[in-house]
Amino acid sequence: MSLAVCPGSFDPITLGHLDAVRRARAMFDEVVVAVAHNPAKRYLFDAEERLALARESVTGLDGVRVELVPGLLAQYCADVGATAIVKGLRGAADFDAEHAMALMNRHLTGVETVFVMGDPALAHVASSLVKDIAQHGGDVSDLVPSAVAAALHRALSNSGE
Ligand code: COD
Repeated sequence: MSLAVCPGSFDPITLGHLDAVRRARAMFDEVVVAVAHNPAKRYLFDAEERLALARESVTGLDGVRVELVPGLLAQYCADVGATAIVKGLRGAADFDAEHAMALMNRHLTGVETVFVMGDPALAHVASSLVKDIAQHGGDVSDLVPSAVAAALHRALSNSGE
């Protein structure tokens, strides 16, 4: 059985992330959507909320499950016996950010990273932009799963935004 790990912050998960997950599933027997911590980011949703929203969003995707990464991503991949990390690329900026991480993850535990080109129709979709749009009262219903749109609405009304 081949196993791909699709890691991300998923703050929150978007249709762009799900496109990469589907592409990974087309190549691997199983996919773990791995909710991780990026210390460079300040999150709107805590880890449990990001996990719950990602789980709801992959409902019905056969062979796909969602887990929390407890520590180092490369170690997690070794622990679960991952064949590869799969990451989606929207363009050159994503590649620049991912290149060093892929080399470092291979250096740490030998895990390879496979890149998939995301759907160009979703290349503008980023969690940060989705939050910005929602914060300003814009419609995000064609950018994220419906459960995520509802959660954004709740989170931003609760924070008084
Ligand atoms: N189309 C295609 N791909 C997309 C799209 C889209 N519209 N939107 C996002 N993606 C891709 C991104 O390019 C990225 O590859 C992936 O989806 C996840 O994106 P984010 O923004 O949710 O997650 P990040 O970038 O904050 O990643 C967090 C990680 C922790 C996964 C990352 O920093 C990493 O791999 N770190 C390795 C170091 C480590 O081990 N840290 C500790 C982990 S617990």
